[in-house]
Amino acid sequence: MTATVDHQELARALDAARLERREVAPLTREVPQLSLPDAYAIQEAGIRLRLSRGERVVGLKMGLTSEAKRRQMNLDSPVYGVLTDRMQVPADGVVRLSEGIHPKIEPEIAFRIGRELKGKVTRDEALDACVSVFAAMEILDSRYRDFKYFSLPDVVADNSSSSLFVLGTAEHPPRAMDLTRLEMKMSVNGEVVQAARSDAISGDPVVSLLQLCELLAERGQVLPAGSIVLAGAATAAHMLKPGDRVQLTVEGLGSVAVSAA
Ligand code: OOG
Repeated sequence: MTATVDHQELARALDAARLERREVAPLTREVPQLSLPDAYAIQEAGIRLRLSRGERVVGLKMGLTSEAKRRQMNLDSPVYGVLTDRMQVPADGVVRLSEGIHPKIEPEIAFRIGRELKGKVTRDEALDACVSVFAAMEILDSRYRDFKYFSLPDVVADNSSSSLFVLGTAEHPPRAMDLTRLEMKMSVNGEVVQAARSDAISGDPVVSLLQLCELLAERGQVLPAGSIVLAGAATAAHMLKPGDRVQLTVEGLGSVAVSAA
């Protein structure tokens, strides 16, 4: 970690930008030496600020796990962010765009973890630890101007652009289907805007879980029992507009919808 970087101060700046719905310049503009360990330390400090205001951690999200997203953001390795209870929008709920800066939505698959996972785990171990799998969407919102940043440390420090998420209500046992072959279609007001097969996510959404466990282990952390994990978007993200009703259907997992106002 870079000795000269004040993690608390940078976390406070990003937290204030989020609360005040104000865009800021990417951190690496002012702090070009910002490393990935610095960025995760800033992310963690930002989450501590949210916890101090009564929020509760409910899970984690993976990001940049698909080629489509890596191309869209011009970055090339997976990252994670933390999800809190206040980020969850109920299924069929409403996302108020005025409460964000420039929110985008993307199609995902989520897991509920029943047993702690730690370090390098096999696909079978991960599936054994999973209670259920379901359709989900993530609403991203970068605190950076025009949703643009140029480095992994920037996005990681900003909690990997986390903002809100919505989970499908139908939970399925993870071994009930081939998780690499599920057709995913996201539509806005009835028109399909993004579609992909689930293997667009890390070649297999379960691989996102394995990658998450390894990333956490690099920081001496585990994936706690009870966590929700978003495996990362299968496609590029879609900019939300007022009046949009967004529905994701995942073959075998059902549908989940949310509206933007
Ligand atoms: C980074 C977060 C990407 C995903 O699912 O790929 C992400 C971003 O797009 O700003 O969450």
